[in-house]
Amino acid sequence: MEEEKKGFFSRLVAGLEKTRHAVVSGLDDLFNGPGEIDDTFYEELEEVLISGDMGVRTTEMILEDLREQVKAEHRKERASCRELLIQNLKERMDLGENAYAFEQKKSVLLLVGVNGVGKTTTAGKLASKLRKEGKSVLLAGADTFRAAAVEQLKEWAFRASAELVSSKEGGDPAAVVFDACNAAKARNTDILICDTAGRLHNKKNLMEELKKINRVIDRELPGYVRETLLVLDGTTGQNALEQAREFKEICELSGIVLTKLDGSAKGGIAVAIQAELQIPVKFIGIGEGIDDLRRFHSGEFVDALFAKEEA
Ligand SMILES: Nc1nc2c(ncn2[C@@H]2O[C@H](COP(=O)(O)OP(=O)(O)OP(=O)(O)O)[C@@H](O)[C@H]2O)c(=O)[nH]1
Ligand SMILES: [Mg+2]
Repeated sequence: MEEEKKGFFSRLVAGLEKTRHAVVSGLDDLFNGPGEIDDTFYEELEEVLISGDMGVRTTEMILEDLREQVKAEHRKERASCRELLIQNLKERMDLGENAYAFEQKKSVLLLVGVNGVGKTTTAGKLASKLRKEGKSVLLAGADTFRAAAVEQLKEWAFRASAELVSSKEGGDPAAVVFDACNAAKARNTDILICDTAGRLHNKKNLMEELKKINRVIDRELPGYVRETLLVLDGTTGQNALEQAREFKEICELSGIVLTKLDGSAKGGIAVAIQAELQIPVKFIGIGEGIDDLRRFHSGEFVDALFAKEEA
């Protein structure tokens, strides 16, 4: 277990290497640099944070807090700001108590996001995780747009030992969800996970389809806890923030899954999403394997972001 934890942490450290180079080495130069904590210091800090994809508004919020703390505690040393910043980021990204309450209840998870971000993979990983915890899991293949989509989900259902409800390519996604909801009711399923399409004929279609799916779930499974997770590719930077804004308009997003953090991820985006849109990052993907999904821990994430190179 310890071994596994260590392996995971070093992968996260490796995945965040790009951000660390862009942001943290810049920050360390700044914190170790000569001079007082003055306006130039804050301006440079702002630049480094924005360049690390933290977003303009998040950066402003972080700086405001920092200025206040520095003033209140009469800090003079630049170096002492490093700890303050780390603490600030951890608090800003902390999830609150009930982030994973849905796992212990009868719940419906809807995975949404643009194409290729990792929705189907995440559906499979989540199904496997919950199955291992003894839950009964039903996967719904509501991506009927792509020919290979059902096959892909079928394979994941098999690997995760979860059940599957799907239809042929070209079928009605909301009808698949309808069938899945009724199967879940009939079988007393603990958790229903719906995989959706990332692309339809156009964006408007996609959004309308999601609305329809939402209505079906509300109507068919009113007693289940609703969890809508937006899947975002951790390597896309500011564009992910834009995607989150768009999906937030039509779905009640309860969390984010940030995938591909094992690649050359832009870690700052996790901070920006949480701080600007108030949507917590709940899970992170750190590989293509079935066990490569973890709950998000702000402390661990920020530590990985700020890890020294020898870590
Ligand atoms: N390295 C890495 N690859 C991932 C991760 N999550 C998903 N992938 C890969 O990303 C690619 C796309 O994943 P899918 O799960 O098919 O993405 P999707 O959102 O379902 O895509 P569409 O169905 O086309 O909308 C696949 O090659 C996955 O193996 C991750 O955390 N790390
Ligand atoms: Mg898919």
